[in-house]
Amino acid sequence: MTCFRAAPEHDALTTDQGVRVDDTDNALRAGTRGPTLLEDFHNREKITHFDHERIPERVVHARGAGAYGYFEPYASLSEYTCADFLAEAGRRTPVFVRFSTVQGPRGSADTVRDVRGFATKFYTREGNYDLVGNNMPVFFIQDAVKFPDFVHAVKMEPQHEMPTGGSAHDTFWDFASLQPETTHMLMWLMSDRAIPRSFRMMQGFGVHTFRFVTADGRGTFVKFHWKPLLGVHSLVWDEAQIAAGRDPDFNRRDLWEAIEAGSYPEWELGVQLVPEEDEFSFDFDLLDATKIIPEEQVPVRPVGRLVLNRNPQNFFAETEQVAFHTANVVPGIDFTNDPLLQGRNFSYLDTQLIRLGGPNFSQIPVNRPLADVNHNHRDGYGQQIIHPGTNYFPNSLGGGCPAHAGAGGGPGVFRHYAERVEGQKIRERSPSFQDHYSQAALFWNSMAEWERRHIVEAFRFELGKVESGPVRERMVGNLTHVNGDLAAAVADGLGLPAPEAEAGITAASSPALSQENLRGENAARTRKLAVLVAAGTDAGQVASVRERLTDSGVLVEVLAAKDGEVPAVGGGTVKVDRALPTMASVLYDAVLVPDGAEAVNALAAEPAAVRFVEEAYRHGKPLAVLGEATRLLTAAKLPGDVVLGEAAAEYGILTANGTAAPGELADALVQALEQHRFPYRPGLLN
Ligand code: HDD
Repeated sequence: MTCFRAAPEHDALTTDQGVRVDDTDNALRAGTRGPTLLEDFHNREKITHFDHERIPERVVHARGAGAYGYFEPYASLSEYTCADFLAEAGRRTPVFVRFSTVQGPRGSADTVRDVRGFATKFYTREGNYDLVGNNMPVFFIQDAVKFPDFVHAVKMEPQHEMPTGGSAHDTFWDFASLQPETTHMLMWLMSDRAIPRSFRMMQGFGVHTFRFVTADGRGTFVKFHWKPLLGVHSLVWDEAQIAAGRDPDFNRRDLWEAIEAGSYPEWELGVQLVPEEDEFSFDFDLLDATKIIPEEQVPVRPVGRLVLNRNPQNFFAETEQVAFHTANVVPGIDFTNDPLLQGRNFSYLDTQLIRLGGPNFSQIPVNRPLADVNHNHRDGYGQQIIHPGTNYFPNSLGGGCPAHAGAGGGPGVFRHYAERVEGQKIRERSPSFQDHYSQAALFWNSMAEWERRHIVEAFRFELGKVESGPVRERMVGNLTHVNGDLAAAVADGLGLPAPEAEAGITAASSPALSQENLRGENAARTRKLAVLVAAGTDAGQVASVRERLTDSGVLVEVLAAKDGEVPAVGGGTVKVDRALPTMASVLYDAVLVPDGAEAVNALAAEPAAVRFVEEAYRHGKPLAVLGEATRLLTAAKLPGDVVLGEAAAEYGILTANGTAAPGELADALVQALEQHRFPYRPGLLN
């Protein structure tokens, strides 16, 4: 993709007008100790520009990170859609993807409990197509007219602007408890999906039912899914809270570093296709964005892959100025009457006008289509294009250009799907939108035991932050319609009496919803291992484990009390990658402590090292301790019967005495990393 980039032919400083400037450190003044002169145009221009550097942040999804890449289909989908970018196996379409949190402002922490945005701009040959989705397949509300209410409720409270990033406060739960259609989404929000380990390890969903349209005008309902190759993995809540302080840029940094390292994140695009004649064959409404189509009911058909392989060069110019819009569709993709989608189709264009300062934002490089643009839109703030000739239609003086596309038929022209509509004007929702609990229950039923535990803890945490007793009670009351055990466990945590539960909403479950079944392939790739060392460490072990793990794509970093090198037992040194005080166990996926009596003694006497090991244990991460290093587990006061017992390996504690081959241990560690966490380990912090 070509776009304008600042690349001057000389390195001299200039003004906006290109005049070379001799000094930008001293303003022009009357005498060295005198007043600054107004005539200093460089000083005035520099400060004025600085004063205007900020633009309004996005009203939601303000904090984000983006990257470029490409999408390529596995096979032609022309049986269902005439979309050019889906027409041919292997045809690469450039993309820009922006991931985001929803609630917090631009400077908020990455690892808060929140929905994550997953917005993709496809620069197709037939114009830009934006798939503006989230990492959860449903939404809080059914009708866009409720969006301002929902956002006002979840955002920081107006009197004091708290909390920053997150939903654990009164106004959100007041709204949610009064609006039962939020219930299904609340289950997702309280689940581990709301604290992803990495943007690279989360699913994406188009959420709405869209429509594929063929060249001859035939429609098929479609739901879009992004599936990460690395699997779907999350942090645990305690870890997420610590990470928010240790590295507020946790997810952003992870994406950036993976791409810089050439470990390009990859997702598979999948579609659920529903023939038009099956529109009413579900026990929910396809137009209701608070519902999924369970994958067991309509399988997800893989159609192509997305690879992100290039970081932006300038965050503001690209990631901040990128403007997505649900109504940016291309021939072959159309809308349905989902009332949430219909409202979004108004909101996104409107918001860019204020955010990007006028109607010409599609001329900003990151938003510019690769397809030719040819119309009679003129003027406006920030116009970048010098349009010659006529500016109206029809015209004869301009040769009739631009002319209606495809007047005589032909491909590549957007034609709205000829859906038949009739109805009375009415402010009412269809009765088919009224069941708010069955799919919330389906989600709960589909969770593994540890996932349910996390959901209960999350409800307890969030509602525990709510001051209003009636709001807490009302919310627990709503949960009785989902599951009695859930409602009782949450009530118990809040010190409320066990509520009376509604019997058997549904016993249905969907295994595809549990992260237990979404581990990915070779999921140890790009995971981070911390190797804790001190003087007297076993350098041979460090080297062989590093080699073996690096071969499996694991990123190995050696940590010691200070930067530099540590002397190894029997001579030589081990190079230190990071000083312990600058890092924390929450920034790694697993910990390894090599053998060496002297080193282990030093680490056991180092509070940061002991805490490192303890925290990794409490967050369920794989721990590998070689030989004498088991003493560090004792120093960290970890339960001896678990960490040193016969079943230790089942809990992800890998021990080996000095003679065991480090290679075997490395292999076991890779397998443990592929499991991600050991959620049944005793003594975990959730
Ligand atoms: Fe939205 C941004 C996703 C409902 C109005 N939304 C925004 C972004 C994502 C989503 C990923 C960030 C795009 C970026 O990175 O720039 N929004 C969703 C999903 C929804 C949804 C998946 C439901 C299925 N949104 C929704 C509704 C409305 C909006 C119902 C309004 C009626 N959304 C906006 C917005 C934003 C936005 C105000 C803020 C900044 C922007 O658009 O560019 O227009």
